[in-house]
Amino acid sequence: MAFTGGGGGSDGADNAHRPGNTPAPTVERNARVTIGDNIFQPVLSSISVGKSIDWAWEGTGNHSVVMKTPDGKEVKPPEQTKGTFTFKFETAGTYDYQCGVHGERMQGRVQVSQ
Ligand SMILES: [Cu+2]
Repeated sequence: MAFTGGGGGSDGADNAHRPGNTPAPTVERNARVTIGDNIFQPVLSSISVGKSIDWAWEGTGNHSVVMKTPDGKEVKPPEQTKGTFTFKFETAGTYDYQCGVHGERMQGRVQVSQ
């Protein structure tokens, strides 16, 4: 439920035609996630094992990427207001992360596949 994208109400627009360029909530290798003020974008990322994601601070607030790995470890880099944070994914699985400042109000997920 936390991963619904876009906005707008539920006025039946689900019946709209979906042309061939259906937007996918995923990004590929050398992925980049933008950190705005209290949002990760995209919320869902999907990459292959051995690839990295760069998180890039583009807002003005203090944020961080606190992430749980599939084997139960916690990645907890320092809070930043600008710059980037890069993490290389060595294990397949689901990595949920959230901002160390804003917690559940600001979260994302990376799906890493073989
Ligand atoms: Cu934050």
